[in-house]
Amino acid sequence: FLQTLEFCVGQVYDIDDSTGVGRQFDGIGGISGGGATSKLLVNYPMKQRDEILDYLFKPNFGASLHIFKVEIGGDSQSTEGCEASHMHEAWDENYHRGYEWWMLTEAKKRNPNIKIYALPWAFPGWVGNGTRNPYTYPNLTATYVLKWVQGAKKYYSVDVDYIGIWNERPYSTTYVKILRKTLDMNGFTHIKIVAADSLWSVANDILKDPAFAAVVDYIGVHYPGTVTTDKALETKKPLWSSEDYSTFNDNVGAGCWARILNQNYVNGFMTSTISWNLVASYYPHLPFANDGLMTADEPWSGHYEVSSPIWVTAHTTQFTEIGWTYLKHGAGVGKLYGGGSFVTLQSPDKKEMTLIIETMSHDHSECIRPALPPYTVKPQNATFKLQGSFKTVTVLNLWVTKLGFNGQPSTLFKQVGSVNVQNGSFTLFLEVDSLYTVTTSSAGQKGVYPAPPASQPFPLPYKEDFESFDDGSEPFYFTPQVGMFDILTVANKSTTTKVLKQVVLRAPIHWCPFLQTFPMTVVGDGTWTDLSVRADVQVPLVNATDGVFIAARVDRGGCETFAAKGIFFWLFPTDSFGNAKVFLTMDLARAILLGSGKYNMARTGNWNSLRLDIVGKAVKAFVDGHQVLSLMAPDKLPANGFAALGTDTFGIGYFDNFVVEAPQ
Ligand code: 147
Repeated sequence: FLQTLEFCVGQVYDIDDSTGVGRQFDGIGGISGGGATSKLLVNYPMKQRDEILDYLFKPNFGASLHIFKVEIGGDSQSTEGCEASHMHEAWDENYHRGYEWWMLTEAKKRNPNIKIYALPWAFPGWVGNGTRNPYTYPNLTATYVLKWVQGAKKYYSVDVDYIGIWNERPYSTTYVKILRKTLDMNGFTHIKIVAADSLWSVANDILKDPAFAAVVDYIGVHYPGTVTTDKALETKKPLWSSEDYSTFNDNVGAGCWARILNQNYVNGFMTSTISWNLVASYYPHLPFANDGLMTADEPWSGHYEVSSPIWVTAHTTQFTEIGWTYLKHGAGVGKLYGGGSFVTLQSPDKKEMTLIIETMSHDHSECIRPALPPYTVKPQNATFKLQGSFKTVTVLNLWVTKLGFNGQPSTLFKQVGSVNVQNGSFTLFLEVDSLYTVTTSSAGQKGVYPAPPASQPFPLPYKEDFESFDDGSEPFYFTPQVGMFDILTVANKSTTTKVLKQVVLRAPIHWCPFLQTFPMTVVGDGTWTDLSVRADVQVPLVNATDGVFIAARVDRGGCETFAAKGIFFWLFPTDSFGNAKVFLTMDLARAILLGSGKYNMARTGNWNSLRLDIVGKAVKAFVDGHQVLSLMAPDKLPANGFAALGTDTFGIGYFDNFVVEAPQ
C-alpha cells in the first residue's frame, strides 16, 4: 500500500514560512570580463546588438539578470584578452576606453535596478610602484579603484553596488580596510565589499579579525561545487558563488547552470550565483569557447545564438527579485527523494512565491569544475503542500524546461498552463533533466526576436586604417593578448593619420600564472591557413619598443599567449643607417628562429611597410616591397591561426594600414 501511495503522490514536501524563513536572496548575475569576453559584441549591427542585450538584461524577457559584474581593466591578460585600464599610467586618466563602460550603460538602460559589481583581475604596473604587488602601497591601489568608481558615476551616472578585491589572487586585510575607508571618505558608503573572489578560507580571517569582518559585506567564492564550509557559515556573512559555470553552453552547460543555481543554496547556503561569462563574444579559437550564457561572436554577420542557459536563468530570474527570501531547508528548500533539488523563495510582502525544481542528471549537468560526485535521478512524482502564507493559494503558473540529449528535442522555458492546488497541495510528475518553475507570479515571458542572420566566416580581404576610431579607443576585432593597443592621431607629412599604438610601458601586475612580455593583438579567424598579412609599422624615437612584428597562423591567446606558435615576422630598426634586422620566428617568444636578414632602410622614427605571405609552409617576408626572407617552415608549423601584430617589449610601437587577404 505504501508503495502504491508513493507511486501516486510521490514524496510530500512542505512549503511553509510559518516557523521562519531562510536567507535573503541576492540575485543571479553574469560577468563581462575576466577578460575581454564582450570584445566582439560592441560592433554588432545595432539591431542584433540590441536584441542580444535584451536577451541578457531586459526584465521578463530572457536571462533578465539581477547582477552585472564587470572587470576593472588592468591592461593585462585576463583570459580572452586584455581589457583597458582607465589609468595606463599614474598621470593618465581616461573613462572612454574599452567596452565595459558601454556595457554598463546598456545593462542599466534595460534594467535600472540591476546591481553593478566591479572587480580587477590585473593592475597596470605603476599601481605596484616598482613591485608586482597591489598591496605594497594599498592607498595607491584603493585610489585607483576609487577612480574607476568615480568615473562610472561621473561619465555614465552608474552607481557601483559591489566592489571586489583581486580576482582569484591574494587579498590583504589591510588593503580591504583601506579600500572601505577610501570609499567612505569619498561618499561611497553604500558600496558593499565582496571578499575575496577566491576561496572559502577568507572566513578564517573574518573570524580572527573583527575589523576585517566589519568591512566584508559578502563572502564571494569561485566554483564552490555547491558546498560551503562550517567556518564560512560561522561568520554569519551572506555567501555568494561570485563566479561559477564556465561551461560550454550546450544542454550539458544548461544542466550545470540549472543544478548549481538551485544547489548553491540547497547545499551551500549561497544566495547569489554569477556566471562566467555573460555572453561569449570572443573568437572561439581563444580559450573557453562558448562558456557564456549565450554566444555572440560574429559581429561581421550579425549571427548569434540564444543558448539554453539563457532560458535556465529565466526560470529563476523572471520570478524573483533581489530582496526576496529563500524558505527554510525542510520547509520549501531541499533535495528531492528521487534525485534533484528544489528551492522556494517568497517576496518581502509574503504575497508571492516561486518554487524552482531541477532534476538534472549527473552526466547531463557536469560543470567545468569541480568534479561532480556520482548520483542518480529518477522520474518521480512530487507533492508540495502549501502552508503558512501560501495556505490560501489556489492557482500557480507552471513553466517547464526539458533538456533534450542524443538528438531529442528540448523544451525551453515554456509556460504550460497552471497548476491547480487541491486541499492545499499539488502534485507534479517530474521528468529527468528538467526544470520547473511553479509560481504565483504571472510576469514571465519568453522573449523572442526573428532569427538572426546566418553564420558567416570572418570576411576577407580585411583592411583597417583605424581612421574611423576615436583617439584612446580600441579598434574592433583586434583583441590584445599582451599589452594594450589604443588609437592615436599622429602627424604624417602635411596631414594626420590615426594609428594603432601599443601603450603599455612596463610589466603589469598580472593575473595569469606567468608574466607575459611580448605585446600582441590577434585578429580574424583562428582557422585561417594561407594568408598575406601587411601593416605599416614604426618604432618611434621615445619610450619605444626595440622591434615590431606582424604574424599569421598564431595558434593561441589567453594566459598561454607566451607559448604561441605561428609565423612571426619581426623588424628591428636602428637609429642610424644600416643594420636594421629582420627575423622570421615560429614563436612569439623568439626561441624558434627560422631565418634572419638585414634591411638597411628601416630606421626608428620612420614608417616601413611589412608584408608576410604564407602558403602551406612556404613563407615570404617583405619590407617596403623588397623581399627580405624566403624559406620553408618546419612541419611543426601550426596549420592555422590568427593574424596578429605586436612589439618586442613593453614600449611604444605604431601600426597602420593593416591588411589580411588571400596570398597572390
Ligand atoms: C576563472 C577566472 O576567474 C575567469 O576569468 C576565467 O578565466 C575562468 C575560466 O574558466 O576561470 O579562473 C579559474 C581558473 C582555474 C580554476 C578556477 C578558476 N581552477 O583550476 O580551479
